[in-house]
Amino acid sequence: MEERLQRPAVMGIVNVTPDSFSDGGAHHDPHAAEAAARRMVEEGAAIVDVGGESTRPGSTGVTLDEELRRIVPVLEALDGLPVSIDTAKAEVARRAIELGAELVNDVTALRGDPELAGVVAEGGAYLCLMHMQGEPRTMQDAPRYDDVASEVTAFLEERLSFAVAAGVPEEHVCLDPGIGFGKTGAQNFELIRRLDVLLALGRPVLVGLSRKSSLGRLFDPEARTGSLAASLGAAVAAYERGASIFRVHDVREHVEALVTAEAVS
Ligand code: HH2
Repeated sequence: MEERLQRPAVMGIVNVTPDSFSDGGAHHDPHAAEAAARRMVEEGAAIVDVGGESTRPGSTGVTLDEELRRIVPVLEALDGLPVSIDTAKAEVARRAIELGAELVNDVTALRGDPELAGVVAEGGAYLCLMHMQGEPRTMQDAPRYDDVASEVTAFLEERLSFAVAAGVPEEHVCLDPGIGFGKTGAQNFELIRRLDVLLALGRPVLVGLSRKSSLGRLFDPEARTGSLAASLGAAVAAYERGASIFRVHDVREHVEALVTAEAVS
């Protein structure tokens, strides 16, 4: 797993949700999700991130049963492929690990479900801890920081200690500044510009910039998503500042852009 996630590594997004802001529920049907995930791995994704709950601004979450109903058939179909599970629920993570998921991607950084840290530790899984200010329902209502890079880093440092104290090996953890999760456009860009502050914690950094609205809003103040070209520009900038793992919708294009950035740097 460590080798597969060497920088730059691409994580392909498979949202098994009817309401994702960025891909409009394109993979809601399990067969469509399976086909998309297989194509992403062929295109060079190091891992595919399967999620059954949207975290877009304003979303309110789904029940455990509904989340399991969405992701279990997809994980069964992807048996043998490198899979990550995007969930904050311990029971979803437990089922996913049983079905072969190797990484748990928790946008609440182990604050959402008190059982989740133990499930990750026991299952020997890798873990992504992401920063979020507030919760998806309200997070974009006037986010505020005195110093966004230091505050996000201090939060993730504390969450990393929490995970390690719960038995997750530090070498299994990657950190994510949470682009778009309770941040203005300017705060998102500052986090990328000052990625060195977060990198000083010594863990690989994962970034989710793909199609995020801050990118679209550079060109149109009403934009709800960013374009592919803007996503690639942001990914390359983040790569040059030290990011390792890139959570993206368009795998082939990001692999080409990042392999090129690596070759010329
Ligand atoms: N962004 C989204 C969801 N999960 N996980 C991590 N670690 N980092 C992110 O930046 C991140 C994430 C939101 O994007 P998307 O999956 O495209 O949409 P939705 O949450 O609506 O399914």
